[in-house]
Amino acid sequence: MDPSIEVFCNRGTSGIDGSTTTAIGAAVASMKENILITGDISFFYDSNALWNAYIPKNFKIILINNQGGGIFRILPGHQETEVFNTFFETTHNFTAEQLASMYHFKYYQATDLEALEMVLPEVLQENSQPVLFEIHTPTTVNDSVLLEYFKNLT
Ligand SMILES: Cc1ncc(C[n+]2csc(CCOP(=O)(O)OP(=O)(O)O)c2C)c(N)n1
Repeated sequence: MDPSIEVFCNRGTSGIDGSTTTAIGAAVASMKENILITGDISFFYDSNALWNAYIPKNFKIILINNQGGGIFRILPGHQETEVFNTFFETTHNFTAEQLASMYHFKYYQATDLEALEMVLPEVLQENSQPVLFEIHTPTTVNDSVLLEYFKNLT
């Protein structure tokens, strides 16, 4: 990775709460460009973070929306049942488009790799207002992609 890029992770006590809040605080305190990479449940959980008058133009959100808490699909014994989808994964079909408009973020989205590659340079170049880039990813292959990613890290 380019050594000029700094990476911070908001772990706390494993809570998904407050990631957006923390990232906005970091962006306010920094002259650099700041990009928050987050999941949909984490993002919607902390959407009130967007309600303040200080969001700088150097702040961007990359939101990976797989329509739920995809991480729970890697739990041992996971089965595609209504109980799992409703109470563990909390499946939903919200998008962040309305929130982006409400809080004056420029909104972009991508639903496949081709769109992602096309839109990403524009997202990174936009400097006139905060940006929210929502990437829609498929729910049901989430666990196999995630496990493959973990394997590649080792
Ligand atoms: C405050 C809080 N509530 C609930 C949890 C349990 N939890 C862990 S991961 C997760 C879902 C995260 O979903 P998302 O942000 O969409 O990321 P994905 O798993 O899809 O990558 C939840 C609810 C938590 N860690 N913290």
